[in-house]
Amino acid sequence: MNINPQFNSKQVKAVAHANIALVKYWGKRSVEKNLPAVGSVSLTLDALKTITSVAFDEELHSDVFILNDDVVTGKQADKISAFADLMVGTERPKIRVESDNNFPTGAGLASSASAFAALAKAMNEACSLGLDDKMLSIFARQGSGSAARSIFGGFAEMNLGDDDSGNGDYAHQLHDENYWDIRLLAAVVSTGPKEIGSTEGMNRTAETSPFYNAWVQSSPNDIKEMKAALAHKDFEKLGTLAEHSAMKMHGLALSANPSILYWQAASLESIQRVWGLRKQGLPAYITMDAGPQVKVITLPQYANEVKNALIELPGVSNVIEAKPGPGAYILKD
Ligand code: 2P0
Repeated sequence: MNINPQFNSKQVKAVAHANIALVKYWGKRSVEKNLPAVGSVSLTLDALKTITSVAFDEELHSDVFILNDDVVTGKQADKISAFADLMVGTERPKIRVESDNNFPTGAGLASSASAFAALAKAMNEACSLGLDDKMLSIFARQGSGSAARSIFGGFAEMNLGDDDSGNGDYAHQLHDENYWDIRLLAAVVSTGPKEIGSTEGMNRTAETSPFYNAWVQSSPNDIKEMKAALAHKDFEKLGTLAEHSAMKMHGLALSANPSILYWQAASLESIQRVWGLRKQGLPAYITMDAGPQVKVITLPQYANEVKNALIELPGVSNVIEAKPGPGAYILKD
């Protein structure tokens, strides 16, 4: 690829939204290149967003990373610098990156997805790289697998490449954010950072779970079925598949050695509450990521009822409601 970056000292701001996987990614076929072992299908969420500004500064002696008004150093900051190197090379002025999440960081609300999608988008603009969404998705994936999907609004699918170059591992949009108004309610049961990060959790699972191959083999059919559910706007099918994919992923994580359990008592209470509602005929299905939050997929007319049922639970501190959201974009002054 012929990239000729221009280093703009003017601050550039980008916005990206988190996404929830309806068919989950868990496991890598290359840890080094961050290539997923399975594809995935996601919904970008309007209510959970990251705003990231970047500016190159010849006067700086090292890169600066500020997250939610705090200066970040160590591994997290190194990852941002490495990502900037990846996009524009090491022969660059130092960069100042300021990022704000409107939701808790590192607690299973997909902060790395919106973070790297926003950073890729902002870098593209700040350096006049002229990359299209496919290339932005390829770069975002190298920051965080799920970030590849947050480049796109609405419903997106992550493709698997047929070699290990990484050139085939990117997301694309299936349907935009106006296609189908479904709702996601995230019951926040804990806002602390998780004990086992996704990358470590995935790698341990791939190395130790006796069920890992079955997980990888069953994924293409889940994706095919989910795409059919979306194409037909079949909500029951979408919910059933999404819940199954999440449960399968968490069952797989439990089968790692040592076991990975992201749930807390309030997670289980929330799941049982949602299953109770469903027994009464309400279309609501759960999904969970690498954290204790329970996310409920439902239709707009049932969102309040689900929200009220969850917020009543003693272990649930907040319920965030999200609709399909837009892809990453540049924020103009
Ligand atoms: C997903 N998750 O499909 C799955 C389901 C969490 C559970 O992608 O190692 O931060 O940086 O590629 O993207 C979260 O993992 O992992 C994730 P890396 P990432 O959304």
